[in-house]
Amino acid sequence: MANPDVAAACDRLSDRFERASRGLAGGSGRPDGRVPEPLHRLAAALLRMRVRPALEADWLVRDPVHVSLLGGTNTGKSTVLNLLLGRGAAGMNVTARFSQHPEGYRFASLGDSWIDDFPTRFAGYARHRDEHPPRQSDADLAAGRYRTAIALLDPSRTGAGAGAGAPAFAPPTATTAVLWDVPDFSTEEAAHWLGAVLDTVALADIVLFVVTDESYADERTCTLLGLVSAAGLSVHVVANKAAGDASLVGDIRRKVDLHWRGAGTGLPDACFHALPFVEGADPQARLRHLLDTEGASSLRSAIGREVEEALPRKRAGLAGCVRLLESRVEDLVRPMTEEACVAKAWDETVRRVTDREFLERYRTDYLDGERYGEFNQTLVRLMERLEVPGIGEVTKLLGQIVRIPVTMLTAMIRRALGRTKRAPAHTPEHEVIAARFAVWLEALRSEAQRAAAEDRAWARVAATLDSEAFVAKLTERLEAGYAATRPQIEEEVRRCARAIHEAIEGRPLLLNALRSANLAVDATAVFLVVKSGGLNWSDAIVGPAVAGLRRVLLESGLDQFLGAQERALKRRQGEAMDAMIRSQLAAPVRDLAPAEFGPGIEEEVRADLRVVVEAVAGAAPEEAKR
Ligand SMILES: Nc1nc2c(ncn2[C@@H]2O[C@H](COP(=O)(O)OP(=O)(O)O)[C@@H](O)[C@H]2O)c(=O)[nH]1
Ligand SMILES: [Mg+2]
Repeated sequence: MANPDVAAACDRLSDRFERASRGLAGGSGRPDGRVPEPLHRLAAALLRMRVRPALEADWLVRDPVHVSLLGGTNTGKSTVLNLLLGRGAAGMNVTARFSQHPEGYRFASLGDSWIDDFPTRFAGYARHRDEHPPRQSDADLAAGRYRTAIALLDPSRTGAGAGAGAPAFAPPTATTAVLWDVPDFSTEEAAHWLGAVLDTVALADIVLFVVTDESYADERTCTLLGLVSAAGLSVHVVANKAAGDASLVGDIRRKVDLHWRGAGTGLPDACFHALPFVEGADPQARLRHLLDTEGASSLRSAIGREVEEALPRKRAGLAGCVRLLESRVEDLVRPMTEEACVAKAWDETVRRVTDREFLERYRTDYLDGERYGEFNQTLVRLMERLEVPGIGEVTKLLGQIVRIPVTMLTAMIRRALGRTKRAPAHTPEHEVIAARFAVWLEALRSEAQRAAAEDRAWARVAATLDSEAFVAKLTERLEAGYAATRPQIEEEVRRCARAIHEAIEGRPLLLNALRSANLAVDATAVFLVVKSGGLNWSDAIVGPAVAGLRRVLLESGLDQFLGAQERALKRRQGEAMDAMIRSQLAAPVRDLAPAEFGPGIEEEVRADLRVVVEAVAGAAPEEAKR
């Protein structure tokens, strides 16, 4: 059993590297247009596929040697794998992207405990035994529905089924290794399965990097070769369809050395192989001819020897992979600290802009402005309780407030954003909210754009804020949030009317005064309310209807009490609006830069890495010290 603390540190690291690769600083390509180096994804894969299993005490005896074929499309990966198997078990096809999933060839006698017992290996992948995973359609891939899968196939199987029945042309190079046929990394579609490619590379003790004249100078090939050669695995480069062309072979060799980042000055001679271009009517015939060449037999014996040295090979691979993590720790941590900084700064910006441009201005422009309506509504409710003649018509309209179609707010926002000139029916509050929304959004956009101009980690935040879809989502959320607060405010209005009524009830003189005062609401007041669509309850509209009531109350010395009630109503309304705006608008905007990584992320990653390095050094003392 692995030490649980070390295992947890290892899992945390791989999870964080994986998330960093998708994060703000990692996911968006490089500003210079160059192919990004998949450092974080490979690091995460190495931790899952190699380091984590190696923390188990009997890893070395349980895990066979893994040989993975890596190369661009059509370079001859499957052909080279078949050379090692001595038979055409793996499908060889001129069709690009023939293979979409890693397929492991191993003799059944080897058993599968190396995958069954190490749950972090190919976790979440569908597993197929003795059959190929189903190919996925281009439409499926384009829709982002690549499903991870692997196959485990027995090259010696006869009869029906995948890989079965291929005639043996030569004995297998190694019966104690798993040979992995890996999909390409060079096509557009390969972006979907790059994670699977990296997982299979991370699992490998020996990587055969297959290149041809068409692929060896390709930027993706060079970038990946640089990274894989630095990962401490035993890398062999196979220049396929090239032997015989001395200048081509020489040029490939130079290119490889140029990008080689492993130990020493370049790729060791013993790890460079050139295979000739062979003739043959079909792939099986070409494979057979290729097997007869000198290049093939020297490649077969080189890999055979490597597999024989399984234990030192695996220890060296483990130590090398830990060295890669250590030596690149700054690059690994950088996007996380960048992201943590962006998240913190963005959180502050969203808070500040929301407070200043939305919440404070909602108070000054609506709650404390002349168009505030809810206190008049309260007085109308009070008049209703006092059974003031004529008030019935007005209170009927009050009911409409809660039934205002919420789309009216959206329509106002569209107008405030300049999408339409039409001013639909609306309340003064709608108008304020819509105007604040537009100003708030614009302020956030310019903050994000300014930051993005200096630091590309902000690019995604700025781009999302600009997108129509995101603004539509915000509008929808605002509308829903607003609709949900209306009954709440309505309830506050009723509560306030009740409180004032209770204060009056205890004073018979005041009640008499109210009854003898002619408070009857005349038709003009109702007309005004109706004319405003029943939506505008500001002083200008409802003021005359409640003026008499207000005067009597003030004259009876209730002005302070009334003022306190109004302030309390406004305070509660303001609080409800604050909570709604924060959760419906500020939160989704803040989450554009999610707080995935806290400010202490660098220390945490370094500490976890130290724990893992020490554990690995304990398991493989000689190699780790190198
Ligand atoms: N003529 C010729 N064809 C080859 C040679 N090596 C591979 N091929 C062909 O190239 C095609 C693609 O090979 P394959 O191994 O499937 O490439 P992969 O996509 O990298 O797995 C097949 O039709 C192979 O037979 C060679 O040396 N000579
Ligand atoms: Mg293939």
